[in-house]
Amino acid sequence: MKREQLRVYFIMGSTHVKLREPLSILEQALDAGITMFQFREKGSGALKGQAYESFARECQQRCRSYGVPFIVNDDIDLALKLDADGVHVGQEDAALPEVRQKMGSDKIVGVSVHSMHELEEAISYQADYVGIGPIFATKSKDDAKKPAGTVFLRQAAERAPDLPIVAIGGITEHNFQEPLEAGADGVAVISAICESGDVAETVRRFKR
Ligand code: TZP
Ligand code: MG
Repeated sequence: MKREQLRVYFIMGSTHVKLREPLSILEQALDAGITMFQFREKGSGALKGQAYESFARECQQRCRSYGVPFIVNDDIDLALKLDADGVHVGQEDAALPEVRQKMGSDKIVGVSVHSMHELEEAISYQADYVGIGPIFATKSKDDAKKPAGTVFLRQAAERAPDLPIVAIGGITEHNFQEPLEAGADGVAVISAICESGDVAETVRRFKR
């Protein structure tokens, strides 16, 4: 993958968008130029079974028509079934060697890291990118850790200058410069886009 693809990484599930139609938000975000999309359907009220898979396929079709990578959160079986462009896993999900073996060398494998030890593991198991956060406080993840600021992000960017890094957690159009200045290649956001009154304008601001 190219690190530019992390620039505006939109993450969405149906539970994040309340009343508004999630596919319409995704279409607006794609049209405005998001560079990567992660399907993250989890938490209370999340779709299950056939509805879950159908919704994933609907999202994937839209990403395909814009040539934007479609990444699946956690669910490697779904990623394989749909021939997704990649997966993103946390430290509590399947171990990286197993994820890589199942996905194959051509797919994108991203992992969340919170410490130097986890970063070293991500490097040695050839993750394609790492996610670092939460940078700021977030409402979008039930089990999110405390906001970490940009200290570790900066250290990680220095330690691994060739590894693409995306910052996550509480990032908005008003604070996104801070993680970029600390060394992130881009920002991953849920609520900043899902709750925006003007999705297209929000995405454009992240690209400026
Ligand atoms: N991982 C760390 S923070 C977070 C995830 C999935 C949630 C990010 O959502 P938001 O709304 O952009 O803070
Ligand atoms: Mg996970």
